[in-house]
Amino acid sequence: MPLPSASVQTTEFHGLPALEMIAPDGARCLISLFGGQVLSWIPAGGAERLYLSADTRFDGQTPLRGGIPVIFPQFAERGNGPRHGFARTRMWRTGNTRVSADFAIGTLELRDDEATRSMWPHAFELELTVVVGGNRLDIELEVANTGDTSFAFAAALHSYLKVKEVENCRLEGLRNARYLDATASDAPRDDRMDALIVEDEVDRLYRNAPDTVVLQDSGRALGLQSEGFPDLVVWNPWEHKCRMLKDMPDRDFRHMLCIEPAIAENPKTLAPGERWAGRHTMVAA
Ligand code: TA6
Repeated sequence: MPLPSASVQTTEFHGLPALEMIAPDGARCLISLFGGQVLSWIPAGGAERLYLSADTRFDGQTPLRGGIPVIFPQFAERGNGPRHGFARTRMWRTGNTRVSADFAIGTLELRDDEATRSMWPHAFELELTVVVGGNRLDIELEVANTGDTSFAFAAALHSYLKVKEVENCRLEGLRNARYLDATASDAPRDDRMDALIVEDEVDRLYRNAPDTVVLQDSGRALGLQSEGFPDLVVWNPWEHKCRMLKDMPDRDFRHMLCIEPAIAENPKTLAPGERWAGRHTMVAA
C-alpha cells in the first residue's frame, strides 16, 4: 500500500508552475513546467543530488540555472536559434501522472507553436517522462516529427549535479574516449586518465561516449547510464567563468558538475511521423 504522502501534484516554485512527485518510499523530485526542467531530486532516505543556483532568475524568460535543463533543438551555439535551443524557456504542459507501489511518474509535453516556428520552422512534439523511486531517477525524452518535412535536431539533458567539493570528485568510465575540448581549439584528444578530476575549467564533448559513467563524490557515488544519446558533455566553469555567470554565486563552481547525455556533434534527422527517444538514469549510492 502506498504511504499517504505518495503523490504527484501541481505546485508553484518561485512563482513558476511545477510538478512535485513523491514516491511511496519518500523519494521525491520537483519539475518546473517552465523548461520542463527537473529542479530537485532527493532519493529515498538521501540528500539532494541536483544543483540549483540560489541566484537563478525565476522570471519566466531566463533559463533556470540548475537541475536538468532540456536542450532542444540545438546544442550551445551549433545552430542559428537561441543558445541551447528554446525548449528550456518554453512553458510545458503536464501529461499523464501516476503513483505506483514503487515509484511516482509524470510526463510533460511541449509542442510547436507560432513562437517556436518563428525560431525553428518545424512541427514537433516533445515528451519528457520522469520516474522517481528508491535510489533512482529515470528520465526519458521523446521527440516526434509531427510535420510533413524532415528535420534535424540536437538534444541534451544538461544535468547539474550537486557535489560536496568538485576537486575531490572522480568521474570514472571515460578512459580512451575521444573528446573535443571547448576550452582549447585543437584537434580531438583521447582521454588517457582512469578518472576525470576537475581542477580547472572543464568543457568537454565526448563523442560516442560510453553509456555508463560513475561519479565518485567524497564517499558517495552516482551511477549515470544513458541510452540513445551518443555524446556526453562534461562542464564546470571554474572560478573565472563562474564569476561571469550573473545567475550563479562566485564560489558555487565548487559544488556542481554538469554531466550531460547529448546529441550534439551530429544532429539526428527525423522523417515525418518518426520518433526518437533517449533515456538517462541516475542511481545514487
Ligand atoms: O554544455 C556545456 C555548455 O555549453 C558550456 O559551454 C557552458 O557555457 C554551459 O553549457 C552553460 O550554458 P548556458 O547557456 O546555460 O549558460
